[in-house]
Amino acid sequence: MAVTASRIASAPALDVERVRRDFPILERSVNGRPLVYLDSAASAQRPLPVLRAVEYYETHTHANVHRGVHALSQAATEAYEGARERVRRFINAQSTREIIFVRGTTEGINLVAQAYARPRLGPGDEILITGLEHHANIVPWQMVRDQTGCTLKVAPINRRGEVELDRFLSLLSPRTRVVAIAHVSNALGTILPVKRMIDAAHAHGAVVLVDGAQAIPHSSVDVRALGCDFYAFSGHKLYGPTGIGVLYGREELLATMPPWQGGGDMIRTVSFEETTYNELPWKFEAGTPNISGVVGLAAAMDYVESLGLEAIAAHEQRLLEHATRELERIPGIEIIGTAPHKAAVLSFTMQGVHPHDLGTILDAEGVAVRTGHHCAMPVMTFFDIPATARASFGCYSTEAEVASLAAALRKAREVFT
Ligand code: C6P
Repeated sequence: MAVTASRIASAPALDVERVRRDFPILERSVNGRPLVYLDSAASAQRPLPVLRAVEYYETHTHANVHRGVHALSQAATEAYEGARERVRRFINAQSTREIIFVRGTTEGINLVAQAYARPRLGPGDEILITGLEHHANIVPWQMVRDQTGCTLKVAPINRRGEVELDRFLSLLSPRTRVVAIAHVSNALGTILPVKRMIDAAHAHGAVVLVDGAQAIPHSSVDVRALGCDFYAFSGHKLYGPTGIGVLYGREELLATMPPWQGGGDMIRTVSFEETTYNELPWKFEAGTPNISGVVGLAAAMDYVESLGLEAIAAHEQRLLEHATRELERIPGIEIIGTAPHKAAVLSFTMQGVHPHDLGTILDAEGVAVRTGHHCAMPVMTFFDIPATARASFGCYSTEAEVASLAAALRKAREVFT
């Protein structure tokens, strides 16, 4: 998904002012200043079509799914299963049986850890991750390590914030059973060469999970072209609701995995002696699901496709390059994460100013950035810093907002030096 100069030039332009009118929240002010929302990597804002789809569902269609012959239950089931087909098309999966609705990326990864890795792995087996993973792609594997006695290996990163590919490749062996890698780093913005990593892992017989939380809003993802075995992402980073996400899994693998939660909807028959399980994908969806979240997610996919993912990616790439140039001109700023292929994330520190203080000053100016370790503490340890400030961009971000960020940073520098 690396965005090349020629792809930026040839992508259709995004009418950002028109796009912004779809996001009512962007009109509000914060601390008496117009809101400058530069925290889309934490959670993107929702456009009117998503808000309206959820409202329409709640006011016209809501009932439980798969459970009633009455009209509303059937309409809710149609909306829910229709959304599954929408997701299948969005990521080009082979079948809707491969689309499992979960709460988000975190739950998707935990599902694979507990239902794929835990029953299969033991001492001598290895899981390989990288040094730039979000905690959601570290902790579930540590839990599996502690449960099974397998070994967890980590491919290191370099000072630009890239995975050292040679080291990654040399850590692969016939003992590697699972490889779990981010598609895009949330703390550094690095785009990983996942296709190459997946092919290499497969050559050693490993199964590959891709954490797509930060990639899905910035590029079109084709799970079959990537060849990954599992791909997890969250709706709320794709302009959809919170509490809903997707785990894609290859049907062949999902079919052999035991359910990971028991309850309603995931069963075919239950007696006190034994239970038989439902077929895919419902085997992995125990209990009443987040139906309105699913409806909102499908609307979000319609929305980003109506703008065009290429156009969004090119817009964000231009903005990232512009913001990088602007911040580099401010004395004392150090950009953390300088890989040549990055997406929509700009992490930085300011000499002599703790990122939390920086965040507070920016907030007083109406500028929302995330400060902290970004749920990637090993990345902070690697760079020997406690935290960074992180500006992140979405389809509605503008050069004027980058100017507000730069002005607020200059002000912070004056206050602290
Ligand atoms: N990163 C950020 O500010 P959930 O919370 O399940 O929707 O997503 C978890 C997750 C997993 N992987 C990556 C690469 C992520 O960026 C995230 C979420 C947010 O960077 C909140 S910590």
